[in-house]
Amino acid sequence: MDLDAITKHSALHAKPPGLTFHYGTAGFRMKAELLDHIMFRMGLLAALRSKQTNATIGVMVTASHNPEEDNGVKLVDPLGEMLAPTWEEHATRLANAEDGDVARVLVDIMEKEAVELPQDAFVVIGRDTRPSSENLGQSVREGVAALGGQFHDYGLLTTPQLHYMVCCRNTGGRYGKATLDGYYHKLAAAFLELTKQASCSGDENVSVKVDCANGVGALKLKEMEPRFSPVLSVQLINDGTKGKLNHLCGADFVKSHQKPPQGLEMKPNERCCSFDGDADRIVYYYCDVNGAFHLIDGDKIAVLISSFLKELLLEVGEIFNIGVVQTAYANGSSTRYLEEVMKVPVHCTKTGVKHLHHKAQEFDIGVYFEANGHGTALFSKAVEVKIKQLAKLEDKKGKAAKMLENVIDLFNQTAGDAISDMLVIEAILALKGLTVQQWDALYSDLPNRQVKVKVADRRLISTTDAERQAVTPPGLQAAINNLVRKYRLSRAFVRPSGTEDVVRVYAEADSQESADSLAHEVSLAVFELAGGIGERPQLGFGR
Ligand code: 16G
Ligand code: MG
Repeated sequence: MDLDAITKHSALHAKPPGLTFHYGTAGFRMKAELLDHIMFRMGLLAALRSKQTNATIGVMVTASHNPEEDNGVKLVDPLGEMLAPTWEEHATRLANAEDGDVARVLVDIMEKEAVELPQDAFVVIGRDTRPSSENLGQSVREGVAALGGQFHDYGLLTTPQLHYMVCCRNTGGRYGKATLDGYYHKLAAAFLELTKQASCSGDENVSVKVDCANGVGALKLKEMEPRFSPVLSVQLINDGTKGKLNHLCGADFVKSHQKPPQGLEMKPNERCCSFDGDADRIVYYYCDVNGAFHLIDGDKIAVLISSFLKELLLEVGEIFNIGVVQTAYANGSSTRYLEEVMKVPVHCTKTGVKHLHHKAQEFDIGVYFEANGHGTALFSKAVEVKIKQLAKLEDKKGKAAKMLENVIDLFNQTAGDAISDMLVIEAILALKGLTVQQWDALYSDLPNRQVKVKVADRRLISTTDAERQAVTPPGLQAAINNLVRKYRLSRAFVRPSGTEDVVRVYAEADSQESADSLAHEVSLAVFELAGGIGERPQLGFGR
């Protein structure tokens, strides 16, 4: 490696002084103008990872649901999965190296990871619609090329589409064709095949309004629409032609404000959904005849999907172990419904898709969803093979297996995918003849509240038991326990955010008033015991 050349090239992508960067829950994320050096260096790192694994690596330029002025980057591992944890550490080290030290840090990573420099490297790149994404993508390309790597830049893609491309390229086309046409074709074919089985009862005109957060999801859904429009019509709202990305719209806005996005007119009982800025999250909702807003979040999506899969499996007559993976944010009612009514085992992991994904891989069929709408279902190789065999039968069993085969194809198993999840949900609703209200009525969410608390150093808070218990600072968990005891059907936990400099507090209880009051009391305990800064938390603030 020409260390001098790397050093010279790094100087053209200088690190802004006095800042530290961290490869967080979903990569680096911050104001776009601070990211150029990170992009170049992630290009370098992706090339190294590709040389090491002898596989295609992905680089996605996006800051998801964050404001338009922000941007971010994450690397995608060979099977379309999130970057391995040891490489996250390398990413953090490389991002923080002084310009003159970049080459040295690269050499060190290569030694630690036994990377052979002469090995080929291939990196695929995707970006969202942020104005800053194009130039930042260029810096990634320069980074890859600086280590002699080859790349293919797909330009605008949703995050899950990039994961899909990486997986296709590394599995010899078995997962699908590594093109947008391949992606649309795979999903649309499975969707059309699956919905053929729906008994054409009444609801001829299946339609859904989709708030695309003014993001890349709008462009891709529009491109794909003609392929499924004979069965499903989508009306795109916040499609990026006017509004600002993620501003007063998108899945994150709808979930956290529990209200419809700007620009969406909802008729009573009309089915609507929202994507986030890079289309890897989805939530559904509707307004009832009294004008009350009903949110159907990731938990209820997981319930719909897992109950459908359980029914299909029963018809197929195969015993596969199926599990649902949630986080501490899952509404208590959803967990109880899954365990007690559906008799499905539920597991809780730390927040962040990679943790849920990892856990879900332990099952024959693992359904994972965060309450905020990130999620998908994973099927083991053994399940896929068995189902393919059974699908050849001409009887009832074979028919159910054929449907399951389509469901397996319809899920983007590389990552949660708003487009894929939407098609799965629409297919299930059509097949079961369910309205959005009937789906919503499966169980009632416990009232809940989330607030943020500012502290001097959020790392003072450490947690265990999938973030449900605080280990430090001393006394905090005991204080939470005492507060929780004051309310009915209550639960609360605190955790340092992985994406923002705040501590997050979650509380649920039998009424909204109780949930609000518990969240407030817990935030006071955090403020006092974990070094709160600024004004003391007040009831109704910090949401
Ligand atoms: C990131 C994660 C998301 C998680 C959120 C939590 C991915 C792709 N995204 O957006 O899963 O829910 O962070 O944010 O993993 P927080 O740590 O600030 O609460
Ligand atoms: Mg996202």
